Amino acid sequence: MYTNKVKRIAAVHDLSGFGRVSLTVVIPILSSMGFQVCPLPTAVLSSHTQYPEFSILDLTDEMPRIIAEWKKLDVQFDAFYTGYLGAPRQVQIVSDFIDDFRQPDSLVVVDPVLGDNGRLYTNFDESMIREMDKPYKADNTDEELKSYLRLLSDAGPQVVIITSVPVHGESHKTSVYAYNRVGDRYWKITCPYLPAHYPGTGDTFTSVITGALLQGDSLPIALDRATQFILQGIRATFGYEYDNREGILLEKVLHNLDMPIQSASYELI
Ligand code: PXL
Repeated sequence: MYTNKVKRIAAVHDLSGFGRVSLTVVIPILSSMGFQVCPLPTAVLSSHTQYPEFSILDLTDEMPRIIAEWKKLDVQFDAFYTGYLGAPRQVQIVSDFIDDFRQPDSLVVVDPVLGDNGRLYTNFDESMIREMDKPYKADNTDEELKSYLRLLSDAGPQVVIITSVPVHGESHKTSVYAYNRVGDRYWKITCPYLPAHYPGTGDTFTSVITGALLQGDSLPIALDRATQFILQGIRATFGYEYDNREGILLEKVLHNLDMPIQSASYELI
């Protein structure tokens, strides 16, 4: 029988040299949580795309070559975690890769990395949305959010998470909503919102969720762990005069991932 000595994750993200996003966030977080990360890079960039200029090398044609070599090596993954894709054509390549390599109990985490605050990232256009997602609407009730979660889950995933939901009338708070089809339960976590934007916090959030689920945490505990870690990261950064485009000072809080959850704040809705 096959068992990895350390659980292994295929991480399908870009490598951005400057500004903490994607692989430069995913690898340290999941390594410190005790997992082996194997990157399947989607693109190589000088920096993330929220800088006014950047260089980019699209790796669409290289990805099938990497996957074919992994196939020959018979590499086995416990989890697949996808994020920023370099081109719409990569959606099919990645989907085929997962179908081919997954085991019945593999964890598959798909983060549809598309934009922030209702705006697509530079370098993406509508064709990426057609491959991935639904139109954006800013203001939503709990019932609407629950229906989106259900609709998305009906399309395939057992668990669906929506982040950065504004709390009506409370500008200093933000919520995360989640649904698990197994058990048919909806969860909500509300935490403080600090008025600053840091690229890469979505990647940080999903990396912690992935690690938490892979280490056996329940969905609401994984959500608590991820929201608390983001808050610690933002608090560790916010007090400095600093160019936010560099992302949160991840290195200052990485060791917190070893600590147990101090106080859970999730609710069932
Ligand atoms: O964190 C999301 C992300 C990932 N990769 C690249 C990005 C961004 C956000 O700006 O530009 C290249």
